[in-house]
Amino acid sequence: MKMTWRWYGEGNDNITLDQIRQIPGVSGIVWSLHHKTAGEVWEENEILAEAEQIKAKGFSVAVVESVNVHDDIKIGLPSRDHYIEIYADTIRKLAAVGVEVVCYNFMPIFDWTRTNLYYPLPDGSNALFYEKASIAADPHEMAEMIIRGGGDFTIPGWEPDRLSRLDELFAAYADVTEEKLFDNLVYFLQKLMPICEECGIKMAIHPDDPAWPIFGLPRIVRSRDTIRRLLNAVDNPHNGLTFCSGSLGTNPHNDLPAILREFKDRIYFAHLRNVKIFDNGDFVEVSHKLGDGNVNLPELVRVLHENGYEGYARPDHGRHLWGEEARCRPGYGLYDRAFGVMYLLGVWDGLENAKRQAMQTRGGEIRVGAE
Ligand SMILES: [Mn+2]
Repeated sequence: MKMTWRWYGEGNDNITLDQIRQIPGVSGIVWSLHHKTAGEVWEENEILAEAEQIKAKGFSVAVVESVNVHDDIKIGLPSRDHYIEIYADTIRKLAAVGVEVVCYNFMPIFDWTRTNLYYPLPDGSNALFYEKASIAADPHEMAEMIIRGGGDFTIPGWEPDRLSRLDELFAAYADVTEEKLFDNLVYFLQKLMPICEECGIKMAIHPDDPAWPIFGLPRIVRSRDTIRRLLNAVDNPHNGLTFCSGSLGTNPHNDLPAILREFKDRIYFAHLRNVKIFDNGDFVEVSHKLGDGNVNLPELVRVLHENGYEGYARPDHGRHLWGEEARCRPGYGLYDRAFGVMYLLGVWDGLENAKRQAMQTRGGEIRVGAE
């Protein structure tokens, strides 16, 4: 398991690469050209500059999150082929600087959705919260709240320019059923697979967050069955999954260890975080520690270890601690994610030690037996 950290780039993140270097065990930066809107060309020199800056601090650049998918591809408009070509072009350019995995999502209009970005937790910290009852019938309110909550930062998937056309977007998606959206995703992936094969890039779709439809928009990557269907429909090792325990974990019916086991050969990236689900289905993001939420992270790390997981992982979101919400991106503070890294690596290292000891013991027995 290779530990990574999502960084939004110089001037677009209050955290610096020098700070990240001091978190033990982080070997890679999960990056993107965050100023690019979906469907825009990524220039070679911009990619190179960003990758060089990250590599100069000793980090790998193997994971990009995200290259956003243009709505025309999701809706299935005739213009989609043009945008798929641009996407393929970006993938080729990314491979050239050492990218191996592209994390993306296929959620219509919105990215991850919460109703409160600063929900107070009993310990005085605060975190991202989702309240079912306050998902208003009016998505404009939601968009305004999230854009406002981002402060000086633009939150991926909640770009003010794009969301200013919200009514237009909803109208464009009016006929896009779950089936159509699925077909459009398959079409997109089938077109990309030859390029991915040629340049060695693995596409790793991020599950929908939360793991159910909102505002009447379909969501198609939310459970073991929907993931199986997608991986089977485009049965190519370059069509893979980002396992996100916090997204899939919003639905208590999702058996997370079973999902890890079933798709172990197609998981290239893991987002490992905890959520606490309330009786009414609302949920809040909590610390990584066992017992603080409904996700059993030590068990998930154990299954990854048992699977011999060699892919990438990151602590995903964290709570905002010690007042850092005044300056950090919602969900992307420094402290709780650093705790998360240490917690996850602590479990992993313990398992590695136990494995080594077991091998030594077995080796000793064999030697004794041979004498
Ligand atoms: Mn995630």
